[in-house]
Amino acid sequence: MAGDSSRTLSKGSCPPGPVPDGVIRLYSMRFCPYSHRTRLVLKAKGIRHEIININLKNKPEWYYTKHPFGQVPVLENNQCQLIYESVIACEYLDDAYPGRKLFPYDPYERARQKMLLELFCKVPQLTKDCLVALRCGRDCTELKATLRREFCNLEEILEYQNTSFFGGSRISMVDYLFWPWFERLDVYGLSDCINHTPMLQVWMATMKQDPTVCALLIDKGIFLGFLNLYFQNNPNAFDFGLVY
Ligand SMILES: N[C@@H](CCC(=O)N[C@@H](CS)C(=O)NCC(=O)O)C(=O)O
Repeated sequence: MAGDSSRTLSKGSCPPGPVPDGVIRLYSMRFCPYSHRTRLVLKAKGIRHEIININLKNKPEWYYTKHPFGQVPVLENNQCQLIYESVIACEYLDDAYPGRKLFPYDPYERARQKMLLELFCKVPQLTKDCLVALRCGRDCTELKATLRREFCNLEEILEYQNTSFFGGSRISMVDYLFWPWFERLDVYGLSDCINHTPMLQVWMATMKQDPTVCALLIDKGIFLGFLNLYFQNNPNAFDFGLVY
């Protein structure tokens, strides 16, 4: 099974050949939280895959044939089918591959997980806005207060359910779909946004014990190195920390 240590492909690169038999291909970027979702699902289900990392500041021309706006993640199977949008890609993997089911079979429980995803939907953009404001030296008091309110809503869910995970007593799809933004709070400088949400803190500590989450944890120093280059607009940011 391929790791996630390949250098990015940039403008001028040749398009990759057909997807080999028996594997699914993921177009990704090592620091992208949406791609992280897909990698968590690939790992949790033990799906054989290969990863092609894309330089998002200098995208290969051919990449627009894989995604109309050139975003990651995208899955490609050996029937040349392309699946994008991280939640859709994760659900596709869960449905198309055998093994541990991450979304519940029960229609109500599955609907409930999707409702939770709707409740979560402001978090990705808010964390990004906070990160940009902090990195650009702008005041982000208001943004952080808004993010804290979103976290309070999630805290209330955990309190009401009184379960270890958002989907119940076991880790499931919704936890993996939320996780990438929580893993990034520390490197983004936003850890204080969960100071008043103790159940979320416990959930995070429990998530860090999951073998799938553990296997994909990103080294903090490497992540910070990436962010430094990214905010200098350096196109080498996406390959930061790779050993050549
Ligand atoms: N809604 C999409 C968002 C994906 C997304 O924004 N990916 C970012 C990287 S983290 C990207 O591809 N950015 C490059 C661009 O938008 O040009 C999903 O859930 O997959």
